[in-house]
Amino acid sequence: GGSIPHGGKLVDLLVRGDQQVEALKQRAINLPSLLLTRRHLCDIELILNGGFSPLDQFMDEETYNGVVENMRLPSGVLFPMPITLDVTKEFVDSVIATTDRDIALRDEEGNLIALMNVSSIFKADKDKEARLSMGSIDPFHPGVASILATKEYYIAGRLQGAQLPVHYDYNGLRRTPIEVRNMFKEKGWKNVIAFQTRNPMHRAHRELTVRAAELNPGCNLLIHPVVGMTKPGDIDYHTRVKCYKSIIGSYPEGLAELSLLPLAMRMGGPREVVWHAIIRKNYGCTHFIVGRDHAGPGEDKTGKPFYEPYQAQENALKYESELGVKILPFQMMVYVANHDRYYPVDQVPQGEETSNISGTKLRHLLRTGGEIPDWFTYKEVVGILRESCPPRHKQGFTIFFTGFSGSGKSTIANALNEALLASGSRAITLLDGDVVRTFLSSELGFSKDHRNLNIKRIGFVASEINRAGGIAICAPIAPYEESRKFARELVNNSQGGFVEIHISTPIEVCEKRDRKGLYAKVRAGQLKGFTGIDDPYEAPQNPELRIDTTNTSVKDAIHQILDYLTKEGYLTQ
Ligand code: PPS
Repeated sequence: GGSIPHGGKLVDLLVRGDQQVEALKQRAINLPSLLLTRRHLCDIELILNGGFSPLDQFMDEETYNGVVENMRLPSGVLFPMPITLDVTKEFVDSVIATTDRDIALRDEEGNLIALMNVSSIFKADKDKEARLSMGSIDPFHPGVASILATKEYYIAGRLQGAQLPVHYDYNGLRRTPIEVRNMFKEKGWKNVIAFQTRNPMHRAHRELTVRAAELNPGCNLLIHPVVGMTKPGDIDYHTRVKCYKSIIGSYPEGLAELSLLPLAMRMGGPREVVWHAIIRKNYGCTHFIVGRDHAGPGEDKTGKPFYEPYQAQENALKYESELGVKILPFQMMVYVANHDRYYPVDQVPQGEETSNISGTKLRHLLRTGGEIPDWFTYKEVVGILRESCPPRHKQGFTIFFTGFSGSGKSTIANALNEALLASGSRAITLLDGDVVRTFLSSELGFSKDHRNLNIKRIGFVASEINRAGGIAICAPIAPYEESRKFARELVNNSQGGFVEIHISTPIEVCEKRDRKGLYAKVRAGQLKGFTGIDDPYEAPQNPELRIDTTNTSVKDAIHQILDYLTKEGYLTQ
């Protein structure tokens, strides 16, 4: 069933039969191994299973140049996106040293994915590749950034597939092109409209896809979201797949199916849309929906979009007849409250007011726990999104104290711990300097490297606590900006808020207090390299709070901190 594959024949590079696969693995044992990156794994999955047909290997030099310059394979067939395998000079040398130039392509677990007979080795022309395929050399463009980050050399050659990259999630929904085609055949689907997405789906998407089917009688729908790599900052695919599974039930019986695509997107707009259509054609689809800003990379540093909003759509239409896939151009869908329904923005009845919620607005509503209206999405979808992106008062966060020995960090940290335990129910871990140095960093001393490493470890533990929804209170000296910044980034990457509090009590006051008698030891020459005396302390430039305990009581300090946390939404009143 379905359309003719691009270039005429569906590629299938997997070796069949247990013995044959075993023989391949045996041969691979003594070959140079190349560890495939995440992007390589996405690309090779679609080369091996035919998703990129008629491409049947990573691009050799001639193919690469033709695709970059003219969007064509040497055979003349349209193909817009360079698909390359980048390696280091050292790896090239190790390939040249072999007699027959066979190498083993493996995933990070060591699983053999394919054997490759290297027949083309060439230097990447990254500038030209970015300029022509992405229309930009600005590293702010995620596709350009990823080209610039590739290694110096590209290699290519015949592939023998041992297995597709291994996945442990949603295997029932990760259908290959042949499996999708078989599914269409079983269902008796002749004409299928594909819908590409890298975002959660809401009512507008459901309306748009149903409308596409209504306007093209006899067509069914394949909801075909990307679960490989999408734009950095996108909602993770686990959350999205939960949304898709939920929304697929809202379609009229028998109209739509969901299948997942392990594609590594490049965010290349006009070229990428043509590539997406080719891929869907290989999966047996006959029609392809292209909306506003398809595969758009967003804006550059100055806030200017890399592409015009309908540039991708126009390019898809330009190649429509050659592609042999019917392009269904759509304007953005907006909600008209007076009619309680969605319209394409260019077909809104005159004088009617429209509403819409952007992705940015939605994220804001989720973060602040704001209300998300029923006209916008489905209750179940809201529930799934809220769970993966809880409001701040349900999220983990890190309180990171920094300051001299004896500045009052530990005292305030302990008091804050008690105050939070008394008023809330979130789990709290207190990572005081002494505790950390006993259980986490007992082998470390007080050199710059060791102090930095100590803080990085604290940041890592705090980030894991935050990931699980808990509060981490840390109270090391943390004299260096470098490792404080590192800790902040780790925490932010695990969905935690990072609240840096500089306990800025001057060194003279700390020394006068000298609770542990350490300053006396320093003055007596028994302790060297002591922070603030004969070792550096880089005061934080922009801490969330700064508290000097010279004339501030512990009670007042706690008050200030709780006020800040409440104001920022980490605590409820
Ligand atoms: S760091 O720099 O953040 O890794 O330090 P930290 O883990 O907080 O450890 C500081 C505690 O170790 C004791 N101590 C020293 N501090 C500073 N400099 C030197 N040379 C030193 N040697 C031992 C000191 O008791 C610190 O504890 P606090 O609680 O800050 O007084």
